[in-house]
Amino acid sequence: MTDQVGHARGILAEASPVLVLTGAGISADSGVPTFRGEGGLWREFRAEELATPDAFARDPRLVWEWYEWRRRTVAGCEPNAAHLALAGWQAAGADVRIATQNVDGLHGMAARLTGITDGGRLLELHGTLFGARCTACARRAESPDPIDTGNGAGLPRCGGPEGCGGLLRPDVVWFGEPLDPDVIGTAFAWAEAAAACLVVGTSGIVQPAAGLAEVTRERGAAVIEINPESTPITRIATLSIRGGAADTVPRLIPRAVS
Ligand code: BJW
Ligand code: ZN
Repeated sequence: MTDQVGHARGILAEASPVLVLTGAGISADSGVPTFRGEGGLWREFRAEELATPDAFARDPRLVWEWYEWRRRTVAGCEPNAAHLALAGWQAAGADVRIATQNVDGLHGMAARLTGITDGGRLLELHGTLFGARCTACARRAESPDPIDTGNGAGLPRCGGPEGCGGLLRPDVVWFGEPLDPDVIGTAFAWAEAAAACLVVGTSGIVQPAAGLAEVTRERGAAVIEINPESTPITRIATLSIRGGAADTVPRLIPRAVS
């Protein structure tokens, strides 16, 4: 593995720009549960069954309770060595662009901790846990106050002087919903331009995000995967390193950045 790490670091040292595609596994070392596998269970539900428009239509309170639980869980978590190493690499001047599937805000927090003020090199493909939007008028809202699940209090509504009173929903992208065209368009432009793609902690099964690595690979650029398990991305990867994100990513970052 040490040889593989050295090889990957060599590739990344020569590559510019670099696209980094991340998934739930990068935040696992911060204590954020992943989507699939053991950590993906909440009460008796699988995460994939709750992150859908149908689940929200059927039982918005249940889905809001789950998001509330996740928001509280993430609020107690901090970026780990992998988030910080990537932000530090950007802060050192490297042309590194991060497209994350995560809604936990930890890449943004790492950037702020590292002194990066330019948010333009981070795309949150699937939205954010910390926002809401109206199901009726689509207006975006701050994340609602904690949902009172105990006493039958109402669900969050589109409020304020311009609010329409419609039901708010989490500002995330569920299965069957299109990603924001500007966001996914920029991500594919980054994949087209990338001299290498570093893929960290994703099961690589959710499209269109997983397709970003494929686009980079099809152009002949290197794809380096960091994951304790093999995934569909392993098949196309130039190099696949079996390891955890917090342990491995910091060792991949080239020391000197011009
Ligand atoms: C570690 C680690 C450690 C553990 N270190 N690693 C073909 C083309 C296009 C679309 C489709 C297609 N086929 C099917 C579709 C539809 C669908 C899809 O992809 N389905 C697949 C499951 C088959 N895609 C969609 O529906 C998307 N929309 C769309 O395509 O719209 C088209 C459209 C156009 C026009 C009109 C209408 C529609 C939307 C996808 C949205 C995904 N949303 C979610 C929820 C977000 C909100 C929330 O978080 O609540 O996104 S689902 C969930 O999966 C979440 C994640 O971001 C995403 C990916 O999961 P991720 O990050 O890979 O996590 P895990 O848990 O799966 O994996 C963790 C990995 O970490 C594992 O590999 C571990 O081994 C590893 N790991 N510890 C490093 N320490
Ligand atoms: Zn509204």
